[in-house]
Amino acid sequence: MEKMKSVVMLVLLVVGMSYGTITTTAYYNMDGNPAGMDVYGTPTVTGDAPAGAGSGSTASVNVDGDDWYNLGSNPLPGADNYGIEVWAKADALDGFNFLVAAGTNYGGISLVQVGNQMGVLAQGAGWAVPVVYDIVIGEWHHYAAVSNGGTVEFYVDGILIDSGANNAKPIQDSFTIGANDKVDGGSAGSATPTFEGAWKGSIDDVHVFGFEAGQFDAADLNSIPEPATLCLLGLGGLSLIRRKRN
Ligand SMILES: [Ca+2]
Ligand SMILES: [Ca+2]
Repeated sequence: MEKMKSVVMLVLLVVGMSYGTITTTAYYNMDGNPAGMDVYGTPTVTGDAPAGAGSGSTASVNVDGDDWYNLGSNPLPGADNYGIEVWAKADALDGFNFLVAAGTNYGGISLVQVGNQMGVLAQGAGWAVPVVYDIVIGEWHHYAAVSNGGTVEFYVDGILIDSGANNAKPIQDSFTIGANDKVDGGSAGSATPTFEGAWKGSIDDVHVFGFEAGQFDAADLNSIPEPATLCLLGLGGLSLIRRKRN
């Protein structure tokens, strides 16, 4: 009987420790201008980086309202079961600004700051997760939008804040860091795209990934809570760190 109990405990332990496998489709450590992306304005590489970032890198890029990067394609693996995560530190709390936009104003998913709050916009269809999280100037935080089985989940520092249906129109062939690709001329794929909503602040570790349906786990996120958050989380936070993949 004791042996049986041990086996059961072991099985529970193994189940408890297992979590989803993610596949990286794009990663930019922001230690310089991201390779392969078009540069707009003059983003500044700084020696300021979030202490908790998984990459261990020591640099990030700062943009101040007229700088951004655009990839002429979209790294998302499909219409669902994907995630976009980024470390960011806001320098301003004004406007309607895009931290990371996968797609264009015609379709896709974006992490958006409105005033002092952050949320997830389903491009072309309204908010997937209305702006719910209060941003504080000068603090690094990890933000993630994860489309998980048709639901968009919004995480801050690895903690699920809110979620909503993924009603985004089909993802357009664009990916922008620090702004949104606003397709002009009334149709997607215009030869002369313009941009809107340039963000103000520092950006690090931009990561896009996919996963098998039902296999995502918050422990897959590249977020280690900052010390202040850790205190709030207590032992729960510590167990989160232990479970984090490397
Ligand atoms: Ca970096
Ligand atoms: Ca600038």
